[in-house]
Amino acid sequence: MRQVWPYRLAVPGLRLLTGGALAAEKVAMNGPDGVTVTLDAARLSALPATEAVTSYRSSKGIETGIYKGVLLWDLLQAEGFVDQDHKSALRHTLLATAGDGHQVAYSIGEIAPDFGNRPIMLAYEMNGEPIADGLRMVVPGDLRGARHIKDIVTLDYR
Ligand SMILES: Nc1nc2c(c(=O)[nH]1)N[C@H]1C(S)=C(S)[C@@H](COP(=O)(O)O)O[C@H]1N2
Ligand SMILES: [Mo]
Repeated sequence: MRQVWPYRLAVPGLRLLTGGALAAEKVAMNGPDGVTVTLDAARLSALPATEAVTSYRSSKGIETGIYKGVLLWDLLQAEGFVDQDHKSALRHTLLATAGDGHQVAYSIGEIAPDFGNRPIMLAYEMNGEPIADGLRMVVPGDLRGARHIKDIVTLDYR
């Protein structure tokens, strides 16, 4: 499923500032061997879109959202970051860092289809609207919200 128009509205990192100006903001994904990939519209639109509904507990109560984005697994595969040998692949993690310093590590073992198979996704749209404060991780099945890290600035594959 590919919906071009909502995706284009949700160009990652385009943030609506007060006053209506658009500021370009992108996520830097640092891979093995010093490779850095800038996640922009062109890169994410080349990947299949996926949707998920999540409900998690936060200090404000239960938060439910319908998200659209790309599976972390698909993204890492597309960039060629994940080792083909599963035993060496399983050593790795992806560390997400947000603008406010919140950090969360996800492991290759939890997202790999042959292992944990968790459909963790990098989302650019929530409830049919572009996410105003940048890209966010969505972790279907988590009971609490902390791993739904918002306003991601960097992703470090380690
Ligand atoms: N960047 C960033 N993302 C974050 C947090 C944070 O402090 N900074 N808190 C997390 C926690 S603990 C929760 S419960 C949810 C709350 O998000 P919401 O109330 O907007 O649904 O955001 C998560 N994502
Ligand atoms: Mo939380």
